[in-house]
Amino acid sequence: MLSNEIEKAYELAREQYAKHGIDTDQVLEQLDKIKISVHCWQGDDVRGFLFQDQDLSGGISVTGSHPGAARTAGELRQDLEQAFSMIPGRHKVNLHAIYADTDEKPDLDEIMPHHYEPWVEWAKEQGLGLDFNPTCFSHEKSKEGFTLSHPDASIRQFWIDHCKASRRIGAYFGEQLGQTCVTNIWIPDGYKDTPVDRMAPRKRLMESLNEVFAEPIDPAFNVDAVESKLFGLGSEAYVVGSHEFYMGYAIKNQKLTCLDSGHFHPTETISGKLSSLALFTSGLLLHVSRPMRWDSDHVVVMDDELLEIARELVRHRLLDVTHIGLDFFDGSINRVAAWVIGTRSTIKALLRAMLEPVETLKQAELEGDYTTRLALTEEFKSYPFGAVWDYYCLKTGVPVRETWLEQAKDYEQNVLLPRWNSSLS
Ligand code: RNT
Ligand code: ZN
Repeated sequence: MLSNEIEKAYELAREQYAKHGIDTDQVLEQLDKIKISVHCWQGDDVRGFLFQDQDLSGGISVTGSHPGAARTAGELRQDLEQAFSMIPGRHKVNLHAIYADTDEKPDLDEIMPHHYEPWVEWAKEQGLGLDFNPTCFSHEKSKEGFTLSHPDASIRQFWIDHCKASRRIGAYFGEQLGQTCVTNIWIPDGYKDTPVDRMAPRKRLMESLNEVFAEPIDPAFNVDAVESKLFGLGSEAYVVGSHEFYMGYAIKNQKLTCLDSGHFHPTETISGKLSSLALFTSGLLLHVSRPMRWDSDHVVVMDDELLEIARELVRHRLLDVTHIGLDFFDGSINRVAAWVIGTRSTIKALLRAMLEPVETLKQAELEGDYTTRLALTEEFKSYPFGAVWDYYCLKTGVPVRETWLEQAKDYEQNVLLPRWNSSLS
């Protein structure tokens, strides 16, 4: 599409939205401020660089063998740069502890900020923020399926020390980059079969977390989040860190609750939870994912639930208190494209939500005019948000519509496939 065609289409769209009191220029300004935390682990199927001989564990799994997964931190950064060149806006990168970039071989309880220095330098250069996660899986000491709630005090201590070290790294990121880092704790702990004692592991987890968070850290640099889950592979019957557990913990201790879209019953949505949690917590972290029949971590697309999450954030003005992170991993397609598709879809969904006549709809609802509510909601589905999106991509200098795919395929030919071939020889 030619740029003057995109501009013409935008002008027409702008007029149509203006009739409903929606200022598209202002919407684009607001959209441009939103930072998505792009998860590094889509780039290498959650392998990381610290323990490459360890298989992925913790009840999560990646399928697919598309060639070209990053094998080093340098390759991963190169792939992320490529993805960001096709995504409008300035964002953050979400690192897991196992993505340390160092020649030293620290164990997880020994990690220190300098092990991540190349990431910090790169983030500065690229104008990116960083988020962080302790990696409580794919490790010798997590193979029994328990970490912070392990019955053995010495194993528990190892994971407590790992989480403490992680928070300090988060604080270092925040201080160095001048933007708050979110350090999110997710642990796989749980039982495959029905337990007798559901309470003792939860009590141990609570006590471990209290130790982890004992050290005060300036919230300007690092804030902590805790992520719940309903079940995992091998923890079908019982997960220690359930939703109720972490919701209670986070509210009591002023932590962020992390809601992952794949971590609930199949018909239960996180969009439905935001308005309640927002009333009682200081902030939220989202792991936007796409569960298909189970917590399958498919690449995020603009489906009904993504739109509904976006609407909740926009309608209740929750964007300022919500950290939006992505969490999916698909090894069956081009991994750079996976980032681009998931991130563009998330931004696009937020844009669509901003282009709805929220005040009119709220008023209709308040007056009991449910006919107007339904009719307008439905008609707005075919309003020309695509023209506004194209214009946003044009103005921010990223590929418009599917033209990015050509760029992604070129990158695959020139970088990813040669990389794969060389790794085989
Ligand atoms: C697992 C959780 C967790 C992980 C990442 C890799 O079910 O969703 O967030 O996906 O930490
Ligand atoms: Zn998650």
